[in-house]
Amino acid sequence: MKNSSAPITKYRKDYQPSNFLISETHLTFILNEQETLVKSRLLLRRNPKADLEAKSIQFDGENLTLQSILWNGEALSADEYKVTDEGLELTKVADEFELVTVCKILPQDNSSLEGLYKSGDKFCTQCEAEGFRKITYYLDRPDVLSRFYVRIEADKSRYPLLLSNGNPVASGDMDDNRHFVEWQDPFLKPCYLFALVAGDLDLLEDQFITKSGRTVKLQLYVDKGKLDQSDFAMQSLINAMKWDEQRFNLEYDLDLYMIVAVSDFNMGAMENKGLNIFNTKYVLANPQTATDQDFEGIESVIGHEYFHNWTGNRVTCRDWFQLSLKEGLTVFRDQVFTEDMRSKAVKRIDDVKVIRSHQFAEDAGPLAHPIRPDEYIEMNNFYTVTVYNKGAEIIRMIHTLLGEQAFQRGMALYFERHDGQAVTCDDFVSAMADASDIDLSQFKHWYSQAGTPQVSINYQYHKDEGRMTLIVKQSNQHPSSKQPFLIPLKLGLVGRSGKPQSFSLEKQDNKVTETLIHITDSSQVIELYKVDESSVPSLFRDFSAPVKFDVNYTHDDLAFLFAYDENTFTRWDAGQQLMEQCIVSGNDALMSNIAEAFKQILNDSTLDNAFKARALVIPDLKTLFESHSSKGVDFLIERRRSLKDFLAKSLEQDWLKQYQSLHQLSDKSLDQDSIARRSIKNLALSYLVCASDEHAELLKQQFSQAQLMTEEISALSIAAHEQVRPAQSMLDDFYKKWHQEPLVMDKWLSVQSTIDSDNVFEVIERLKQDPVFSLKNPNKVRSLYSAFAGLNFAQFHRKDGKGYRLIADTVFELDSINAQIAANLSKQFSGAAKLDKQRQKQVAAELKKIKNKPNLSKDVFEVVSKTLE
Ligand code: LYS
Repeated sequence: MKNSSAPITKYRKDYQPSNFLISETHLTFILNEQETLVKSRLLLRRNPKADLEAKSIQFDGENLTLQSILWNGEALSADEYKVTDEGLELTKVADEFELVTVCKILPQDNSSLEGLYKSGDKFCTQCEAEGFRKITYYLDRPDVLSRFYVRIEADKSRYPLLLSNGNPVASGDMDDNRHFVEWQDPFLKPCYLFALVAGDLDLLEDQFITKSGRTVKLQLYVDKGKLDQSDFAMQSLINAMKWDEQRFNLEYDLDLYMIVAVSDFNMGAMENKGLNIFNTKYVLANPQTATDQDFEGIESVIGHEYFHNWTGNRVTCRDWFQLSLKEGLTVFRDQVFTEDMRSKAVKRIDDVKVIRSHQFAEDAGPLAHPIRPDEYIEMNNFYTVTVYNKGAEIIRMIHTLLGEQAFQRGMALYFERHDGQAVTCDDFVSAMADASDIDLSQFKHWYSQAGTPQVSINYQYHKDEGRMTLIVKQSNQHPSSKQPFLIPLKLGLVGRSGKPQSFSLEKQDNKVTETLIHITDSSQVIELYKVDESSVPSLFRDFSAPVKFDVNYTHDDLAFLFAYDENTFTRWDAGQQLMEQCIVSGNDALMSNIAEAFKQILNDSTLDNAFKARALVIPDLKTLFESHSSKGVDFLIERRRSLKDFLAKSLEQDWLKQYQSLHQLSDKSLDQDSIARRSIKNLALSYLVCASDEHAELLKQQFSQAQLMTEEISALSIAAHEQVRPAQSMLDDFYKKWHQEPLVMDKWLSVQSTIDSDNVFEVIERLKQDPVFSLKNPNKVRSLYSAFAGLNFAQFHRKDGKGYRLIADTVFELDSINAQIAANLSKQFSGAAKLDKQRQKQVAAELKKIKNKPNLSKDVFEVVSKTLE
């Protein structure tokens, strides 16, 4: 980064359409080991909807060396263009003209993993959000849609495969053992969806016949030798294509769909038109190398990128402030895909956990932003859990308010109006409102206001009238949140017998067992009639809104809901609240009640094992700290530990019984039942080993006999985290067995960096030197450092500040290698304001050191300076 001037902030309110558009984009890539030449021929024209008098154009460009430039085939004089750090300014324009440039770039030195770079022996690209400008001079903004023609030339032996978007239209041999392939993409697209891959890869091929009978060729490219880890990803793609036709009536539009897996990748994956590029983590898997959770992750990310073809590619964003238009919507779609493929109830719990542990924290800290941000310095910093996951919750609320049918009508209207366009979040909401009779004007505050609404509910029963009153109040601490939100509140009642209790909303009405209330005011009263005594309200069923809620429940109410609520989410949540109260109140008597409830659930053979495996988990420290930071880090760690010990010891026999009855290493099936069985069984194992070292023998056995990664890594991580004697030799054995599988080594790294032990710092230092580790590889950084800061709560927040120093030093070192990953890691400090004074001071000192780094990237600058404010 050239840091001559302070980084510039961009504002949503400043949006202006581009004065020029690019009708055609012709690119020729001459790929070489030393340098790559990018020849670009752009056909430009004035935008009839913008300033028709514009006298210049600003093309974006970064780290490019301009070799030549021609305007309608002629040379330009020195005063007709200017090359700057940010791009190329052209002061000679016409209504229509052609611009040809040749730029030199150095992909082999590009460690930012943005633009064109090398991962292993192959060339690949990542352009979203603003990476295309590292390839050539361009109008690098999502509202400039162009037709792309691409020619790639490279050495034939090293790069037999030359891929880009759309369809291959020509190929042939050249001199010096070189060859070329030409590609054309029939769809207009913004440059962030451009992709190129060149390399020597293995191919898995299949096909999909669309509902209108077209055959689509499916190609999955992986590193040589990895075909035995590719089947699941292919099957997931086929399932996603089928599902999108069935549920959303959306069909694929090209004849070819390619996915390439690369090991150096900043995020999960990228939806480039017809040529997705994926992090290997979300492609490669077989039962020996990948866990049940990995498989689910792959299915969901493959789905996510595929679903982008409509929600993102066919209809894209007008500007990057609208990112949630495509990401929130597509996360919603991938969540629902997983719900339909697996268990709806359990998926919902897993998604809520992400919101509560990560998104609520982001919304409460210095990096809080609305799902449609108003400003940014570096767009890559806004690929956040707010834009993605809270964004998906906003779409889900629309779905809840409209119902499936009207929601699907809204989707159809959205495509009818906007196919082929770059649009805004408002356009989406309008389509939804117009396709239904729901007024969404107040609902739109969810797009412009940040912070988590706090909803407090007071319920009272009026015995003589059989009436229940709920007084609902909403508030929001964030300064941008001045207006009350429209909050859908899904509720039901659990009757005395534990069965659903019906009620009516007006005195005369028919009775219902569940209803959806629209909360619109800061204070609102809800009356329920014909209610039996001792019914307990079950509120925010399915987590019907991304809010924090507190209800005047007694401990008995919570225990009752935990035992009987028919809604899986609220049932699970009641257990979580009970444990939370036990931890923060310091009330030890509650521990026995929880143990009692655990015992019942554990031994209830009618209950789904997947639910059990979630219900019997104590809330994690991040989630606890998010809501109860005033209790202090040390108190929460201590209390959580004693609750775990108590539950482990007092139920030791039950855990053992559970473990023994479900432990079947011969079951290698990946179906839902088997996955669920493994998850509750391994949870039982972790409690068992926590109860007593005696059970370490079970661990060792499971570890050495395991044929599935889920079984192997569960045993290993329990051994490491409970710090039982055989842990070290198990870690060594695991390394010997798997050191040639990078994705498995990621697990090995994070198991060790998350051990709550004083010597974790020496361990991390040693792992950093291990040949399997590299600071240049984002997966490795995440496994070692993000896992430490994000999951090793006790050591990261050590009183002596060692944890903060480790992460700050790493951010410092990473900044010049990969600013995006460094910025991401620096977000681990964003909860600092909630810490005690001493810790706050330590964090501030570390952040200042980072801020003073010469040539600090704007990515890290933005995060660190906001955190220090
Ligand atoms: N659009 C990608 C996705 O599917 C992520 C791109 C991230 C760019 N910094 O989530």
